[in-house]
Amino acid sequence: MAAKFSKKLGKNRVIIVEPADVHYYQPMFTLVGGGLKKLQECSRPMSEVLPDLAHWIKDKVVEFDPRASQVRTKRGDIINYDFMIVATGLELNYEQIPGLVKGLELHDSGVCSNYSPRYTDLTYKYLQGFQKGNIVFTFPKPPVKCPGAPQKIVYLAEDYLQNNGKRQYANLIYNTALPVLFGVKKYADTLWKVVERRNIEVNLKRNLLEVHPHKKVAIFEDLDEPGKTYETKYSVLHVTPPQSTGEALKNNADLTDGGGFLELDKATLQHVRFSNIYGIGDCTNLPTSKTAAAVAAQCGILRCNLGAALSGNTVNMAAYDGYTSCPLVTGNNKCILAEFDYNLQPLETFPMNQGVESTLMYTLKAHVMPEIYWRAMLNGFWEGPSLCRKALHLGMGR
Ligand code: UQ1
Repeated sequence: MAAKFSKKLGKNRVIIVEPADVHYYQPMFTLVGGGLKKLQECSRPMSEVLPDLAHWIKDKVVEFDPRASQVRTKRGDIINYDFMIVATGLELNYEQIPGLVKGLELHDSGVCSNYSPRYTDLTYKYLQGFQKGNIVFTFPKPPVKCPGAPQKIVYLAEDYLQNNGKRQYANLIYNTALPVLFGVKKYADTLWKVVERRNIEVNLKRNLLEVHPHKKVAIFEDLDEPGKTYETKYSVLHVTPPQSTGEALKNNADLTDGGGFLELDKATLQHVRFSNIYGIGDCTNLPTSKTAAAVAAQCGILRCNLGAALSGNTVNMAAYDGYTSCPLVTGNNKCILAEFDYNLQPLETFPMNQGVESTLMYTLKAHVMPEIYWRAMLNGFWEGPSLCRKALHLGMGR
């Protein structure tokens, strides 16, 4: 968004407040955990990806004051704005599960997590070192960014074990706090067949409570039966951590809904109480799955709506349909490309049934999307596949 608007407004008219030194392409973390990509391929120095025309303040927002149109940074600076886009994402709360951080940090504990670049390499390391026993995968209570990722690694692990002659020594167990395997029926139907065919145990509404790294035991609760817990021995435990927005946003009642998310109009992406504030991505309360593909589609809506507001025009705002996409990698070279909208209705780009495993979709996910991201999206040129979809459907359909 900074690239788009600094081209429109000119040098240093867009300010980016961003504390990190490194920018990560998080959609690739799953493939790193599965041994199909290297962690170095997922990152670039922040200085190389931010647009030259924008002014980068390398600091963190610690307080929003939307009534004064100001933010305060960690170093104590006050920054005034005419318009603001909030894009602070989600934080990973590993420390909320007792024993988890100890497990992740302990040598040879078998505890790993694709969600943080600090721990992603552990996943493949422990798969390579696996000899026998349970391999347990978790999905916490929402919110979760990329809600497909916790199960993609189950499939990649299964694939790895098959290809390395170790499958018969492993019990694969996927424990999810959700009541479903996937929220869109069409793709859930395929995924249930995949887990059945590949002998993966799925337990719904089962939430990780504690990890005992020295005993290699994880404690789960049954969300349907409060108080009932399960102790599961593991050789490898892949954890998706609980997540939330950061402190500055979570604690700001003016900006957020009850859950700590930036409260936006779900069509226009404008804040419901402050007309000069917009939002994008994982920190928002938009009722769709939190993915990079959703962010790409939201970019197009913000370009129109914030662009119009900058020219003093607020009629005929563009409306976001909730488009999101989840490339469900089911093995090396196999992927189901789920694409859907706010109503959980499939909204597929390609004129073929995307509810089946496909090599072409794997190529798109593993090799094409990273190029689109680094070259086009970060320079303001990728707003999701809606134009491709319309062209490929020759103007028919949605
Ligand atoms: C997409 O737009 C996107 O955003 C950059 C992704 O993130 C990495 C994706 O994984 C996908 C699948 C899309 C959608 C793109 C097409 C061509 C269907």
